[in-house]
Amino acid sequence: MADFETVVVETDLLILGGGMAACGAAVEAAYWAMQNGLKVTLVDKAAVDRSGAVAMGLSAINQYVGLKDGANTVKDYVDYVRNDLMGITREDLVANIARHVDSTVHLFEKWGLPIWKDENGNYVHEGRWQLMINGESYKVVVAEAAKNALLQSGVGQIFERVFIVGPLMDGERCAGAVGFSVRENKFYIFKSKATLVAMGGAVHVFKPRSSGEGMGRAWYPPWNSGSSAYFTIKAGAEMTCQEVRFIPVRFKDAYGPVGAWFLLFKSRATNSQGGNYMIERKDELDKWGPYGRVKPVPANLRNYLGMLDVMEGKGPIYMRTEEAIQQIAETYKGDEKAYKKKMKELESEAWEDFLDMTISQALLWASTNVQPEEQSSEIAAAEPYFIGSHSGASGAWVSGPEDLQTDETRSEYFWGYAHMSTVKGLFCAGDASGASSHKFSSGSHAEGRIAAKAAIKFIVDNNTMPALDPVALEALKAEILKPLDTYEQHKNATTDPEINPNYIKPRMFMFRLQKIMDEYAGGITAQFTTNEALLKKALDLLAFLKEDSAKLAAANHHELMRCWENVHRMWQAEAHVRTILFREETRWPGYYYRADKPKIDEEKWHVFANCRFDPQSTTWEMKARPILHIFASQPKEPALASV
Ligand code: SFD
Ligand code: AMP
Repeated sequence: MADFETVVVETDLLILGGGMAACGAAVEAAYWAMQNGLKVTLVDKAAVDRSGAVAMGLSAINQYVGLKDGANTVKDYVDYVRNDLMGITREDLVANIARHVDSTVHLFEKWGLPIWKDENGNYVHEGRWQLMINGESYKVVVAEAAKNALLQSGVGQIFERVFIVGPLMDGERCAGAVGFSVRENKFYIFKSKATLVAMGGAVHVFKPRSSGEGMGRAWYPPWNSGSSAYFTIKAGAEMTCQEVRFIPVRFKDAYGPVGAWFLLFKSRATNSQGGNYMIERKDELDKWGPYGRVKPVPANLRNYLGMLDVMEGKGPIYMRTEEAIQQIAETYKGDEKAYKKKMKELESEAWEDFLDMTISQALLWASTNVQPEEQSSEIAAAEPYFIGSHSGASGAWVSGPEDLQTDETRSEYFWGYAHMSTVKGLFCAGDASGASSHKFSSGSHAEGRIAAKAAIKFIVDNNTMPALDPVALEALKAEILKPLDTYEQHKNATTDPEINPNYIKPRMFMFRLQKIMDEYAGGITAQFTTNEALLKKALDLLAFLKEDSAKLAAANHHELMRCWENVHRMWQAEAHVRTILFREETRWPGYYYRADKPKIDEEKWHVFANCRFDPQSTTWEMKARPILHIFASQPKEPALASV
């Protein structure tokens, strides 16, 4: 077996991931751990300063409710999220995040994040819920606070460049995690009393638009590879909304976000004939139950109207940047100097939007001589992603907070500790927790704080270290390192290490997965369309892929990580296919279309579609859970300590 030293780390709370949710968790956990004499350990596969979705920075904070100035209520936010997700949302979870998120944003500002202000000192809004920031160092600022909280208090330790593979269990209770260093020959066993999963969503499960030399360019970060979903599924946690993939419309090929253009610059998108699909196809919205006529139009329906144009041969679709900039500058036309100044300002804002968060889009503009004030840019629907924090919803099914439950919701949505999955001691936040969409960077951080506080309470109530079986741990170590052994054993059978009858390299394995998902589960090639027969075929092919995963081979640490990333993606794929199959309707056209069930069915499918993999019997169970409402009165004020 590959010669790896086993390192055992014992801790009270184990935080997995170092992104927005994990950094929020670290700040809050440090406070409560200090009060209770507990230890906290954070593990990230990368370096916390620049890991996760916010690695390149962001240009906006997409969730700010503005409770203090009375701009909005928590219920307003919940209504917005429910409508955007076509009625499928856990109101208690969304409300819990919404009532805490402003304090997180205020912390960001206190830690040094520049938020745009107007001449009166008020935040500059991109849209109703979104604030503009100078965010190229957003992640560094948030990471610094997390590191300070853990390390300066003495309660915490941080492991960077350690890849977490999967859960450790003591019966029904989560007992920690296992992983390996991506740089040294070290195999890690983390034993914990509670574990908080915050390892992001999943990218590259579907074949991406970017291929060949562009491979790896995606909207969401390619290094978020489904580890959260794999971890919770393998621990036996109930999962929710696994059918709700997110397909963002983005500037084509470099994936620059569109929010600032639609909301701040008030831009239109038009087809090659100059038609505006949002106006020309308005009647289509009536077909989608009560959700077609809500404001704003749900993200998937906005996508869908544009897709109908493309399918009818009216593409490309253009973001009319030149028109939007001209229209804003127009009001300054009488004063030549003021007009010129405004144009310069708008031009630099346009570039900064991308330089803050999707630098490659600015590079693509520069290399193709695009001047946004003079010409439009093409936009297109991206490949599907799995992400519980943006306009998707997939993740673990977690308990809501006690104080927001009604007599009706309590038995369905509450089981002791806020944001704990159905597995004892296993908490989730950010992309890892489902049915609470539109939390974005700020809400993920707030949810991390909420979950960490609850996890510490769980530890105080259950203050025993779970037991682990040493024989099972040795077997797990052998299984995890096996790709290195497979490579060593067979590498001389051929002259090209990429091609070998005895093994498969992770890159080729990923291509197989992506082909299955693209063609059978409604990827780009299939125009996001699928049906029962295609989905069943996808499951057959995924079963073969799972068999082949035993033959994965890794030439080095990096490839070992790539092997396990792709195993993680494969499990996310399976949960997705099973759940689209289960939900016999089309609810989110623009995300996916089930051609054999082409309509929304409010009567039967106004429910959560949940699934659970039973690690003992290795079978999947699908179940519908009811959608219940919580708003009899306004939720109370925040209860977190680190505000
Ligand atoms: O414009 C392991 N997001 C936006 N949010 C905003 O608030 N404003 C925006 O402007 C946003 N936009 C945007 C966004 C994302 C991206 C990529 C772009 C633009 C280009 C969304 C937010 O970024 C997102 O909602 C949050 O970051 C989600 O937080 P979290 O914590 O759930 O995920 P993460 O931050 O990606 O962190 C994941 C961490 O896990 C680590 N990890 N560690 C150990 N072992 C493993 N096996 C691991 N697998 C992963 C990662 O390294 C990372 O630390 S806009 O488009 O809307
Ligand atoms: P995006 O850049 O698409 O991720 O969007 C950033 C934010 O703006 C998110 O909160 C989106 O939901 C919101 N958004 C983007 N486009 C629109 C639109 N056309 N109408 C309403 N909200 C939008």
